[in-house]
Amino acid sequence: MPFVNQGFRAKRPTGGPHKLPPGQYETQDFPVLTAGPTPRIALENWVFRLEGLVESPAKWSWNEFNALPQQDFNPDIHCVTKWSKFDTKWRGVSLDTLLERVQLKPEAQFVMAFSYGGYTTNVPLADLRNHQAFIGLQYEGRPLAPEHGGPARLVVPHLYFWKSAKWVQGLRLMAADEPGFWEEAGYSLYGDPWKEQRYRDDDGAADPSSLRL
Ligand SMILES: Nc1nc2c(c(=O)[nH]1)N[C@H]1C(S)=C(S)[C@@H](COP(=O)(O)O)O[C@H]1N2
Ligand SMILES: [Mo]
Repeated sequence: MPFVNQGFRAKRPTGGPHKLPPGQYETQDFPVLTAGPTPRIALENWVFRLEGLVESPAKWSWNEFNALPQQDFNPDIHCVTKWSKFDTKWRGVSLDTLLERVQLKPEAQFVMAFSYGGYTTNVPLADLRNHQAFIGLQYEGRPLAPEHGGPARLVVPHLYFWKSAKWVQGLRLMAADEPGFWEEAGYSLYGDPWKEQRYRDDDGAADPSSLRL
């Protein structure tokens, strides 16, 4: 049996090994990165909203949200501070499940995720569709810890992890792209780890997501 390293042991859904985006290193830890204090949200007060360019806004209480169909997700995640973590184990609600329960206005193209505590981050609507994103409720079989965004966080694993808003409160559908918290501070509008789009300067004129501002 030839030497098989960690990266080749677990097969990806595509059948290939785990891959590191450029400039990243693998960590086994789950570092906590938060700007500001960890908000504590009592479940009886928790609400998730879809608002903005929808025919009628939707909201779910904690119990209603947990009654939605849930799935397991095992993505690799990539933080802009250069750590990547392979094969993370989540359970949550697909964004497809949420988006199919509202009627979007045709001009809805972008999303601003907003969180309890005031954090925001922008994502193109197309990046939340087709099994690409979910609201994580459990991590490694347990309710998501507050420091990692519990009770519920957005997870968009194909973009740098700052797009995965912790303590998510809702999504606002928008016609044009707008910068969120870190994007306002100079981070990339889109944040593709495979193109190493860390800062706004990395977005490049060829990236359509940078042309709308
Ligand atoms: N609400 C909120 N969400 C957030 C952040 C934050 O400061 N506040 N930090 C982002 C950043 S920069 C990263 S790398 C990840 C970190 O998630 P973790 O602490 O669970 O590793 O959360 C993202 N989501
Ligand atoms: Mo980050």
